[in-house]
Amino acid sequence: MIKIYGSPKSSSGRCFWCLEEIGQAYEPQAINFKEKEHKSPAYLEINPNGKVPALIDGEFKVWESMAINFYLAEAYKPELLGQNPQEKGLVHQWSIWAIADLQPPLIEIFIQLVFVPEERRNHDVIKKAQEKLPTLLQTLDNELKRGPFLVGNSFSLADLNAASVVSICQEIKFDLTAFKNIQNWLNEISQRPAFKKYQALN
Ligand SMILES: N[C@@H](CCC(=O)N[C@@H](CS)C(=O)NCC(=O)O)C(=O)O
Repeated sequence: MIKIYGSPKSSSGRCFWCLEEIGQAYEPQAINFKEKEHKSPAYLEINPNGKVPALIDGEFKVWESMAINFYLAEAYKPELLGQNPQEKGLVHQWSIWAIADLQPPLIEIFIQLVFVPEERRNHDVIKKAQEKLPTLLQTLDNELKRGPFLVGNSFSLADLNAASVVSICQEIKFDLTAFKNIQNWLNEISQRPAFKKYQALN
């Protein structure tokens, strides 16, 4: 059976959601960060970066949350990857944009607010990261004027991967009111049975 390492509340979350979308049975494998289990020799055999998520499917091991999701879609639900080469290109485009451009400022703020004690918080880091967000989110919002999904006419891995990154806005209490298309898109996606199952894991 497929094994997924890490908690649904971590970067593994988007893989739990993808596992629910593909409808395959899986076994969550908790990793105890306090005990440094993610740096243990046994775990480093699975992910040499010492991070979650990682996934094992039979003899096959893969790490990096979005790479895991591309593997799961390819192996079990290829329609999530788009209907033709152009759609597939756009599914990659939005996934890579989300992790490479949108996620870094969100994570900088998240780390400051969640992990750094208030007296040591770097407000300059928070401010600079916050300043990057409106332009990035406007790019996404503009695209979503076209329709309810990022690519083509149906839900794809682009929606799952990008929404999993945008959802960090809620955790850092970044106000999305100005981005109506993003809000409508998130509302639509949150009605998906697989998303509800994933949310129930948290
Ligand atoms: N780019 C990686 C990021 C993974 C990541 O940073 N995971 C965090 C938890 S959310 C982690 O394992 N941190 C432990 C560490 O860096 O030592 C992915 O998306 O899979």
